Amino acid sequence: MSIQWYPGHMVKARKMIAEAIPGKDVLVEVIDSRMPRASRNPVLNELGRAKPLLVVLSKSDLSDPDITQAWIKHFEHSASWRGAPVKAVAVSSTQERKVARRIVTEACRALAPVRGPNSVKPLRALIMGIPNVGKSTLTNLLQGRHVAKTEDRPGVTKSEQKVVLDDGTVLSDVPGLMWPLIDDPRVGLCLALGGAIPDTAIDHEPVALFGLEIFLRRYPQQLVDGFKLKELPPDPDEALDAVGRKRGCL
Ligand SMILES: Nc1nc2c(ncn2[C@@H]2O[C@H](COP(=O)(O)OP(=O)(O)OP(=O)(O)O)[C@@H](O)[C@H]2O)c(=O)[nH]1
Ligand SMILES: [Mg+2]
Repeated sequence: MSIQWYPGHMVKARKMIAEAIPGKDVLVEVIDSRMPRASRNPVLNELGRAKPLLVVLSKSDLSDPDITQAWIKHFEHSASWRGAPVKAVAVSSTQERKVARRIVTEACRALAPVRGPNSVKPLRALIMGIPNVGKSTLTNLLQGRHVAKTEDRPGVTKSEQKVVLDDGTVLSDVPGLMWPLIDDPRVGLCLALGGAIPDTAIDHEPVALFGLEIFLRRYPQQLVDGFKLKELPPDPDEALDAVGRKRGCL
């Protein structure tokens, strides 16, 4: 399933992000820890390749902790082939605010040591990523107040929003950016399943079957518990029927 979802506001968002990058000390790319490969935008990688990068694996309360740790190692090793330094951390909105903030600010300071509290110049960070990965939620978590609008659908943030933390750090939350054509079918299915593409732009049945196949293979108990099924269905089609019946759709 290839997906073409590149509405007009994406063109604007790309321009906004390209203009914002030069004035920043650290780029914070938020990716969804349930789909780290699929949720990395190659366009952002290209636009930001000269800047120090902090990869934040968001929604870590929903992902497999061992796999998240393996991805953190993977990103930190990528520092050797990227021109600028890279760090990676996992964050969740269920974490205590001060813990999340310490994890993110320590990583930012290590990436831009000449900026921040020990300098007259504050650290400036751009929080970027594909839609609906949790950029505004991270902004709110770091600020400790609900300053940026969040919702469980892609395309909520429409313009750059600057937030100044009490240590002087300036965060910019920007709209989510997708790339023009998602031609890898598996990436498209992951993005649709993870909520980065709006429901109106996807064919629901293949996305549901793709998700059920993953859960049956890797997390069968979560599938049974999550949908309160009586038993484990033998294959994705049966599972879709069982879930549909359970939810009163069949
Ligand atoms: N469980 C869980 N949900 C999260 C987490 N972070 C964000 N969310 C949810 O994910 C949804 C999207 O969050 P946003 O912060 O609006 O995402 P965004 O990246 O700013 O989205 P756009 O502005 O549309 O690009 C919301 O329903 C959040 O509550 C997290 O760590 N754990
Ligand atoms: Mg947002």
